[in-house]
Amino acid sequence: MITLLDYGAGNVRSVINAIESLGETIKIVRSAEDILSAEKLVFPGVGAFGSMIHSLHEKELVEPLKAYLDSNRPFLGICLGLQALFEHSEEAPHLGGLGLLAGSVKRFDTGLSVPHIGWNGIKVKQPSRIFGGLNGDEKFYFVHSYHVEAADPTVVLTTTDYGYEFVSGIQTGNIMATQFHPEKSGRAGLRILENFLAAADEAVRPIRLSDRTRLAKRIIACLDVRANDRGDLVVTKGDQYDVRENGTVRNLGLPVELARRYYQEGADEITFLNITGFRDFPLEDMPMLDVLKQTSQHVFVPLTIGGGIRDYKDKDGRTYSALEVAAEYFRSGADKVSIGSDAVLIAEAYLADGRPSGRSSIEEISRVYGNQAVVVSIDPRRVYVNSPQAVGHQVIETAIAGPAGEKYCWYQCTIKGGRQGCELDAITLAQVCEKLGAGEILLNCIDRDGTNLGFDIELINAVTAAVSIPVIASSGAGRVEHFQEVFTATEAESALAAGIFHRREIPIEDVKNYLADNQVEIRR
Ligand code: 1PR
Repeated sequence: MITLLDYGAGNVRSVINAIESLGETIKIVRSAEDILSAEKLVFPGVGAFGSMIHSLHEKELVEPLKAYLDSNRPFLGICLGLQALFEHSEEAPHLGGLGLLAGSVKRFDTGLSVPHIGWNGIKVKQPSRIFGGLNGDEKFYFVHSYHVEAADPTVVLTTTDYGYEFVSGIQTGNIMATQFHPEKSGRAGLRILENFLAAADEAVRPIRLSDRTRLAKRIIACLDVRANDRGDLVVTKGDQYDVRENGTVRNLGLPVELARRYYQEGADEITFLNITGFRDFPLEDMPMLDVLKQTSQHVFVPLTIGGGIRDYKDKDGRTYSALEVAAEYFRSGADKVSIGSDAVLIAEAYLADGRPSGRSSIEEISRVYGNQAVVVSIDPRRVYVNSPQAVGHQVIETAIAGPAGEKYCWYQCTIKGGRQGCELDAITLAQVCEKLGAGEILLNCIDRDGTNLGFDIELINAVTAAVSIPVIASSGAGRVEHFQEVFTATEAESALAAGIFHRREIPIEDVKNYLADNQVEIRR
């Protein structure tokens, strides 16, 4: 029996699913006594350090946790569960950590995108029983803006390079913790969990020891989901956002089945976009929650869900905040939520008022779940102009001239799945959303969607240059060379595709092989 500490934020569902898939049973901590009587304790933390410590105090779990750690019984901390072991964190300087280990938690200070999101390697510093069966060159899924600085080097289990070398795992006696998420790290991550859960014993060093680790470029499979005309939830795919063919919604498969297939075929991440979410009330949209629940039982890579993340009023006049909607998705197995239409409205309000409201979905969700949990999905389309001064938007010079030979364009944001254009450009939207707390940008492009013509490199360069958070390049992938192009001609951290995978035109493995042959770092 594994005892799991759920302090009320973040996605414990995926940790539960991963542990259960290994045949273990789980008891969730409901009281201090549950911690004190635990035989093996797993503490998965996602989100913000401040809310986590605050919540542990509120639930009176700090002292029992300290007592458990002092007893040196098996403990596995994940992400914030690692950071919590230290004395304090820059993220919430007024709140102390558990103080088991001397040192503190610092924000990444590198020229690279922060959060550090994606699959990176580990450099093993001491043998451990959690390394059984690993080669040493596996990659694990990280998602964090802060990392620990341990005062005592003997507790360091692994380090990882991201701009500089940081501590990505610790071990002292039976207490282990990883900055990365084993429950989201495919087979290698499951192996770490299995080793922790096993009664065994022997501390080993993997055969291959890396002296440098590199963040992989991620390949994301995207499933646009909506009810078809019969009311069944299906994966569909549009051409420039038009998902109907001869009047009916294209049906490319069942969401749970396709997600499983992409996991097995090596997708680094899976994104579900509920494309009619803008007009539905997602808490009544149980099929979507079910899709997530079922998918997360078998798919151990990060899951993002988008569509309809905003404040609602139901038919009885009761209001639900975007935070409540997101919380339901996180509880059902999502690791990140993606905000589309609402982000545009939030940015427009921010620009009109000249200051943040403090109450927007982006701010509220990132405050509780951390910036890394908030993706902003942008649905722009090109608007051609004759000169940069023609409009009050951020305009780029383009090599792809407009219909009347225009040499400039701006990228107009749209809402409601491209149905409504707004007086806001994609570059400004990305900048505002980063300021408000978004951790990643999903950069679609209506002009390229479903065309197989390749990504809009100019758009991606304009947005990556304007923000310091990771950008997911999306729309237009048609050949393996397009992935190579997007990773060499832009700073995008990941590339998302839909149609070519759904139609089995190009397997994910072919994309990865091509990238690896062309010296682009990928996860195997
Ligand atoms: O506005 O917060 O409710 O979110 C709605 C979400 O649904 C947004 O993220 C929006 O991008 C998405 N969406 C809305 N309508 C459509 C549509 O297609 N009619 N899909 C839609 C967007 C775009 C991509 C697609 C890539 C790759 N899908 O994510 O998967 O373009 O496609 P390709 O590789 O086949 O070219 P809200």
